[in-house]
Amino acid sequence: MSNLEQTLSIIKPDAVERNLENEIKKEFISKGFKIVKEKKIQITKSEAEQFYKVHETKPFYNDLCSYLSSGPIVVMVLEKEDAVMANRDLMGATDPKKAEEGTLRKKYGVSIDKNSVHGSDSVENAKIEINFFFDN
Ligand code: IDP
Ligand code: MG
Repeated sequence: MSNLEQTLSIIKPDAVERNLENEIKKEFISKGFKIVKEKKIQITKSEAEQFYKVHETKPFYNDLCSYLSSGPIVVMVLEKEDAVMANRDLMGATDPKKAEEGTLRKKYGVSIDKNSVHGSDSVENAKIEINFFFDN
């Protein structure tokens, strides 16, 4: 049965800074994702704190929010069958050192904090994250 989903993807500052935006978009397109919405923005630290609120008790929370707000990011709504899990698979493990060959984080990530891409971890969170960046 068909299960068309949307998920939120972010090309993080480390990847935008290295001009990987187009290369990473091609990866999504070649895997059958449709880029339904996209914008290049820079968010404030307080917006990053809201976005990553689930991590507020983690020791890395402050650095994480400083980092996500440190430079331009590309925020996209990706659409595909089972998009949430398909994007998690394409991204690979959070830590690029542990990510499998061929995944985006293996290819482009430099460290656990500078891991190049974000992707929603569930359909429910995808809806919340899409609404956070795109209001309508
Ligand atoms: P995810 O991005 O694979 O979903 P999460 O556990 O949701 O991973 O963590 C959000 C982001 O926080 C990660 O992408 C990574 O940039 C950062 N992060 C996660 N764990 C650590 C850590 O142990 N040290 C530093 N940064 C971390
Ligand atoms: Mg996560």
